[in-house]
Amino acid sequence: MNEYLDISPEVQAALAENRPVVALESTIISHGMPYPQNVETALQVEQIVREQGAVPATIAIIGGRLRAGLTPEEIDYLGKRGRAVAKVSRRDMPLIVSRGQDGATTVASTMIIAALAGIKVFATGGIGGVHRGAETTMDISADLEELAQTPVIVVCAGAKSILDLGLTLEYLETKGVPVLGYGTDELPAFYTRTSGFSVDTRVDSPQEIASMFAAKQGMQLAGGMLVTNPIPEEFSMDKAIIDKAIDEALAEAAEQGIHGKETTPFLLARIAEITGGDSLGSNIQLVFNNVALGAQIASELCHTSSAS
Ligand code: PSU
Ligand code: MN
Repeated sequence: MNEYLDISPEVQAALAENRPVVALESTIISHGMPYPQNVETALQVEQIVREQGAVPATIAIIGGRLRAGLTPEEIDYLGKRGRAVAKVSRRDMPLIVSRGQDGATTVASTMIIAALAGIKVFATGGIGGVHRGAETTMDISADLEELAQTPVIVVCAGAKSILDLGLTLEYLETKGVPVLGYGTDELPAFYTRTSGFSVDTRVDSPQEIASMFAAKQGMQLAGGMLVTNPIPEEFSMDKAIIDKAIDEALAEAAEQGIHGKETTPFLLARIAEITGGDSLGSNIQLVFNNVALGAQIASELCHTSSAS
């Protein structure tokens, strides 16, 4: 095992016995939602993964150690400290680890740690992408490069329109990342089920996703796959309301000169405030929906995994 990594005994046993494991990220806990909903959600997410017959592995950096599988106390700690915990993407890992600090892992760094631990499926809410205006700011999330190089299936609810969805899809195409729509031909836009942009292909079962990933790995094609899972109809938001909140949040971010790694957490928090918490409720529900699918894909992969 990697000398910087600690895998919880429960996750270790599941991996050793070829039982399904689902990785979960911690930036969504510390930076993506307010306390206490963040902790409640993270604990419920673990419960849902278990109900689906898989083992949850929430990933973070604690005291400079890469961790796969946290205790409820550790999840509470990350949620309570919130934005005081460093948001750690690929480039931040060396300094946080060498200084023995704590870090909340993004999609990119969660993928890295999952891959080190031998976990192939990771479920979350939304990924980072190409930001609107990236043609001048060059603000492109490291999540996209990670999908290009690290072999983990990422289940999300598409991307928020704080991003430029068209450019995000172009980037993923250039980098050779398959973008699958679960039960849909259209890229879901996180709070809403449609975006007007097409995914590469529609898939209708966890089994199909598992066999595509096995084929990808069997051909030694580097990188992961993105599974986009639309928010359940009953929790989806009115497009006009969410678009207005996003535009307002983007304008405030520009006014206040928010940039770099602060951009995404700032926008998420403002959108939740502007919609009076409605967007937070939807956000929580789509995460639940994604982790259940993640557990089903992980289970399928346990039957398909002879190619690795
Ligand atoms: N999008 C969301 N919720 C989140 C994030 C993105 O809807 O919590 C977080 C994820 O951890 C993602 C990160 O990896 O923000 C992307 O940040 P950046 O754009 O700085 O790469
Ligand atoms: Mn960025």
